[in-house]
Amino acid sequence: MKTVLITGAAGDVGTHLSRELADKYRLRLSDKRPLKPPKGQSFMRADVSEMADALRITKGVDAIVHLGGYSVEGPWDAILQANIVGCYNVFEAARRNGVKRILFPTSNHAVGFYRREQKIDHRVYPKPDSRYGVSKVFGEALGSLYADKYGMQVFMIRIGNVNPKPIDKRRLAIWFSPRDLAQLVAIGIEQPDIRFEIVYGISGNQRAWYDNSNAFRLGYKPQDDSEIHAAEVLAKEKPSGDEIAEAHQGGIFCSVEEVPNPAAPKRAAKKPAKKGKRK
Ligand code: 15L
Repeated sequence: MKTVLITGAAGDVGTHLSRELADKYRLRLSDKRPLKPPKGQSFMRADVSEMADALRITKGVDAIVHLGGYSVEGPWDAILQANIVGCYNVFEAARRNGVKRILFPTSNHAVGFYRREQKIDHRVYPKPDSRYGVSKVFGEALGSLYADKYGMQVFMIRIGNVNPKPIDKRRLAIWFSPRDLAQLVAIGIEQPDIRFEIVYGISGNQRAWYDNSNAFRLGYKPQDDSEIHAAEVLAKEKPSGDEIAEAHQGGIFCSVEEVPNPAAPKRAAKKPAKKGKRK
């Protein structure tokens, strides 16, 4: 059984992925946040923006799925540390530790400024929609360098939106069910001929904006299609009034400066002030 490191394992995508791959691989989970690993999996707490941590967690694994990082548009310093420095450290630590195979879940936001009426494949020029998207393009470029210069086997998955169900109209195009995610990641780990590949991480959605033929060529056969959820999703959809977001594949990442960070610690709700106590 192969040993696979999943960074960012405490996040949403990491949680789905480690559950789906639990029987297939010996999983080493890692995150900045504490995590109680399920039975049979191990956990190493690490901040990959520190090279020493990156070196420690990548030792002795067969493959790495580097999910860790800042997962939405946000303050530049947070993105710089987590997604630029952290990503570099993971690739470099893998090289120094002799780990050949890296899967880097990049994002639809690396190409989010393409318009919705356009169908794009894995060969298009990047069009990031945010600083976050730029950091994903950096990861793709770094992976390409490590493949060409050091012979690493690098699999880039431009992830859409991982969720048990699509949550809005935009996500009908980019929905990625947890079991399809697991299938595509397993291809990235197992496919013998991988040198450097970019694929789209979406289910077999009829409404997809992507020509995902590169993933199909490598054996991906998605089991899900968002269409069965379309009527329910569209019935709830309200117009946002944001023309830029509506016109582009990246949605609000194209128009806003910050997107709420799902990984941020939840703040306790403020208790309402008691009556009569206000001055
Ligand atoms: C992403 O890249 C984010 O990591 C995730 O939180 C979602 O916002 C997703 O894109 C999306 O576009 O829905």
